Amino acid sequence: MAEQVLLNNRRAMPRLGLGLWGPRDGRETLVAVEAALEAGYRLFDSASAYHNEKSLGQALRASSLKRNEYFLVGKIWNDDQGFHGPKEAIKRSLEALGLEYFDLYLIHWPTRASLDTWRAFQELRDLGLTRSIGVANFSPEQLKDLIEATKVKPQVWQMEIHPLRARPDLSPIATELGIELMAYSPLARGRLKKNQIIGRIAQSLERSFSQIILRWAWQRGLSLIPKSIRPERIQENARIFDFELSKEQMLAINRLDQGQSVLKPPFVFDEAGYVLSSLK
Ligand code: 1BO
Repeated sequence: MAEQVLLNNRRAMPRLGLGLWGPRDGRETLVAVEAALEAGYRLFDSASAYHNEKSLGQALRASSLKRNEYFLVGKIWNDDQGFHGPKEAIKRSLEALGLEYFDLYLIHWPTRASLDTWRAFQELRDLGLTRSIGVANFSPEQLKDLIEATKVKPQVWQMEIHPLRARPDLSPIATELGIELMAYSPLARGRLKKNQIIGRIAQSLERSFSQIILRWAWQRGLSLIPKSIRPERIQENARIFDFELSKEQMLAINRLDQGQSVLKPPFVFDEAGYVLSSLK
């Protein structure tokens, strides 16, 4: 379906995937993943903290696709970070999924143990437990510090990006570093459903709100992982390749940026933005 991007380790990754932050383990996840596979999605973004790895793995294993025909993303949770935690954590996730390896394994949030985690991630890659590695929710400073301290670049940098939090500062940094920038919660968790600007563009192009928002992210050159549990929405979210937003339409959506996060992470952060403690 969607085009692929070549990561900085020469591995290919689909630019559009299904985000799995939300669906409950069991029927909800099974239905979503089956619908996504049917609609042509080939990237699945999971995390141990989403508590649905079992059903995701079940749906992927039941599909007719070979393992190298889809791209699986996983994330290590905060409590498992450090030098010794990652190997156990990734094995636990792979066991729940019933699969042998991740295509991409991310540090879910920056913590004071993330440097050690990152060093341990090299071993996970060497052991073949993941093909590529990356980080999520790292600020540009945290990302640069990680690279400076370890001399190892992530393949992917996953961040909350949508029209209410457009983060135009990130793309030039990612491009300069040669790291693929991936937008999670690209639909702003439903906060833009009634936005008049998007509504007018959607009406003029005879597209849905979601398609307009996703197309905006796509034209910005981002990889993206919209989440939905409804098969018709999952299909709709994948139909963004046969139309284009004009420059004016892109600018109108850019102007919606309020630097506003739509997340409420259950964490306390320290003064440098590292997670101090978290609830799972
Ligand atoms: C708390 C989870 C954020 C998105 O992965």
